[in-house]
Formats: sequence, C-alpha cells, structure tokens
Amino acid sequence: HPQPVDTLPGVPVVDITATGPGRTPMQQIMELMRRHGPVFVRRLHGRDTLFVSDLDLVTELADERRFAKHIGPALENVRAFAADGLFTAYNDEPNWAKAHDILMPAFALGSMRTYHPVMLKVARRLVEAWDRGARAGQPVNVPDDMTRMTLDTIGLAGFDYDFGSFERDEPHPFVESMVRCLEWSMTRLARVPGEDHSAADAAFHADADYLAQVVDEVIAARTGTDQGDAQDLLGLMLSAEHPVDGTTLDTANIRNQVITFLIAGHETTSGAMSFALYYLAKHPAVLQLVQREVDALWADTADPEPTYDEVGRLTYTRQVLNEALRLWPTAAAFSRHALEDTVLGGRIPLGAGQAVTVIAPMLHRQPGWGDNPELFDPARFTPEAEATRSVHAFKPFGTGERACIGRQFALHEATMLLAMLVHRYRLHDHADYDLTVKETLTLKPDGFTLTLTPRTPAD
Ligand code: MNH
Repeated sequence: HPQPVDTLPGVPVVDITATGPGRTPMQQIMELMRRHGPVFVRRLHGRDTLFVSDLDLVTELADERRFAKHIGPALENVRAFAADGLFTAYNDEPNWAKAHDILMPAFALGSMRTYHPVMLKVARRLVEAWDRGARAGQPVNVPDDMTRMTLDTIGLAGFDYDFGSFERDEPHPFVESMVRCLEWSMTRLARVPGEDHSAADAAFHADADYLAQVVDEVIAARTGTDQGDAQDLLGLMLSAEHPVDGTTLDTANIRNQVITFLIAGHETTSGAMSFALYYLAKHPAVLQLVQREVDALWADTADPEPTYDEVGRLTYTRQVLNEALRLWPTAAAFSRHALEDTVLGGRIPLGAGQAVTVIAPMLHRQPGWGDNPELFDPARFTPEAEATRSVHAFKPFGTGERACIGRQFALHEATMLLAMLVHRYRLHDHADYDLTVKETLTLKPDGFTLTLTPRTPAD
C-alpha cells in the first residue's frame, strides 16, 4: 500500500502528475535528481515516493538491522506473474528463505565451474551469428543478440532447456511476452485513476498465461525422466531438501522460480553487456587495453577455448563491465523499508514499513566518484581505487540478504563473452550511435548496432 510521506523538512516534493512518468521513468527521476538534489519526494496522483541517491543515506539503508527489502508498486506488479519467486517474495514469506537456502549453493562462486561449458557453448552461437554478419557486411543488433545469448544461457544452464534463439529472426516468443509483462508492470505505475485499462490487462493476462505455459513445458521436459535429480537449478528445485526441515519446494513455487530465473537471469545481463560494448565502441583507448588483456591470454589462436580459470584472470575486462554497470546499472532501483520508526540521516522521519527507493545510477554519480562522474573510466575499479571507496557507493546488485543471487553467474557469463568478442572483432560504430536508453523496468541501449570485421594479428 502506497503510504503518504508527510512533507519532510528540507526534502523537495516534485509533483509530476501533469506530465506523468512517461516512457522513461528512471531517466526522468535521474533528471529530477540532477535538478533537485539526491533526496526528493515524487508525487503522482497524490501518491508519494521518496527517492534517494546520497551515499550516507544509502549506507544507512543498507543496515539490515534497521531496513529490509521493500516490495514496492513496481515489484507488486511483477508479482502478478512471478508471485513468490525469489525476486518478488516478501521477506517473511516462508518460500523466500526456503528457496534461498536450497538454491544458494548453486550460485556460489565455485558452481560457476559447472555452468562454464554451457556458457561457452552459447557464446559460440553468438560468435557464429556475428561471423555471418561480419562476412555479409551486415550490422548486428547488439542488445537483441545479447538477449538471445543470455536467454539461451540461463535456459540451458538452469533448466537444460534450449530456446534456440539464434535460429530465430525474431526474439523467442517467450521474450516478447516477458518484455510486454515487464512493460505492463512499468506503465501500470503511470495510470491515471479512473481510466479504463481492461484491454491492456487482458493482454497482460494472456502473456502471463503464456509464460506459465512455457515454464510448465520446461518442467515437464524434465520430470518423468531420470534427469530429475540433475544438479542444475531445476534439478535442485525438484529434488533438493531444505537443509533444516527436509521439505522440498512445492510445484507452484517451482513454476514461479523458473519464471523468475528466466526473467532475472537474462534481461539485466544482456543490458550490461550491451552497455559495455557501447562504451568500448566509443572509447578506443579502453578497447585497446581490453584487447591487450585478451591477447595476452589467447595470442596464438583465432579460436580460443576460454577456460574457467582464464575468465577469472580477465581483471581489466571485469573493470569495464563494472564501469558500464556504474553508469547504467540495468536494474536501476531497489527499495527498502524501515523495520521500526526511525530517522534517516538524522533528519527524515520514517514510520515502520515506510519505503525509500535507491536510485543506483545517481548513487553511482555522487561526488565521491570524482569530478567527472559521467566519464567512462574503468580505472575506477582497480583494486587500489576500490579500497579507498565505501562498499555502499556501488550497488548494481542491490544490498544485503536480498541482493542479487545471480551476480557471479552474470559476471562470469558477461566477462567471458566480452573478452571473446574483443579478441575476435574490430567494432565499427558505423551509425555514429547516439545513446538512447530504453526502459522496460530494466535498461538497455535502444537500437544499438555495430558492424564487425575480423581482427588480424596486426590489429
Ligand atoms: Mn539479479 C536480485 C541486479 C543478474 C537472479 N538482481 C537482484 C537485485 C538487483 C539485481 C539490483 C536486487 C533487487 C531488489 O533489491 O529489489 N541481477 C542484477 C543485475 C544483473 C543480474 C544488474 C546482471 C548484470 N540476477 C542476475 C542473474 C540471475 C539473477 C544472471 C540468475 C541467474 N537477481 C536474481 C534473483 C534475485 C535478484 C533470483 C532475487 C534474490 C532474492 O531476493 O533472494
């Protein structure tokens, strides 16, 4: 339930009812923060939301003794199709802790070794597609292909299910339905009270039903085979017993988890790789440093076979990804609520349950990041630079026990793919692309294309 925020001392209230949040609500919030400062209340049709990006306040909000994850209106809408899946479960919903405990081992750093061969197999599908584009002199659509790659990866690594996205000209229908569900979740926030949205809602329910149907197929493909206890995500969900109470996840919850992982496991990672490639195409000096790093590993071959350990050594490539996630954290906001009545920053009184939304892209542009926070500079993520900075200054994966469970998965997948691409191709910004960020709850560079030519040893 949205709670009115009493007018807070020193906190500006900005009423956007006249214009609404538009198609790019996150970029509107960023603009308002640039104008009004790192703490403000946005009022829409009388509903107030408190947004913050100030480091000291975010540091307090990360204190798990005082605050916890909040399922705000956006995630309430996502609950209409992901229900009590990990991402949208309430903190005290028993299935959250149960699924978290069962699935955590599958996301520990060491488990990435298990997923590595599948990630490599799908990365090669993308390379084959890009080789065809390069030979034909045709531009490749970067975010579309990154989405093909991440969907196939989470499908195969998580559930041994092949979406075959590179054999399709259009995105897999699952992706199209999912994107429409996310868009519905976002645009529903902008509704003017009293308007009729029954057509949009009916279309949403059709899409949500389709997602559930695909997921039931994914599950059916597994149950009744001797693969039921395979140690991928679905295998764990079907068979693993909770370490304490010995029960397994129920069928409805497994469906919600599979939907959750298919969505959370690919949208954000594909955006992150797309932004990283965008910055590499625009920053030749940085690109050269990444090339130097990958060439040092794979100098003697055009077709490297990246190993799990090699991906761990791609530290500069990883810095590039972090810097892309700093400027455009692809899941840009997360919300916290007060566990008890409290005062935030010594000046903002919050009642128990009252919510605050952290705007990561603006947290990532606060003064602590130096004089030119808009500048793309991976040197911000050297170990030395990181040691001098608060851990709360960079939060692309959220915070606390509800932080992203898939972080290592995403970073391993993305680092390996970026390294392979930079090793193999010259990237041509043939369209002199101007960054336009598309919002579907997550962020992506819209319509970003590159042309490619193979690198020769001299490059
Ligand atoms: Mn992910 C939670 C960002 C990749 C699965 N993820 C979160 C949160 C952020 C986030 C932020 C916390 C949201 C909140 O507090 O409300 N996630 C990302 C980003 C990437 C990403 C920026 C890629 C880059 N996430 C992945 C991948 C997977 C995944 C890959 C799965 C394979 N994420 C999750 C799940 C949660 C989550 C599941 C919810 C965890 C929980 O609450 O227990």
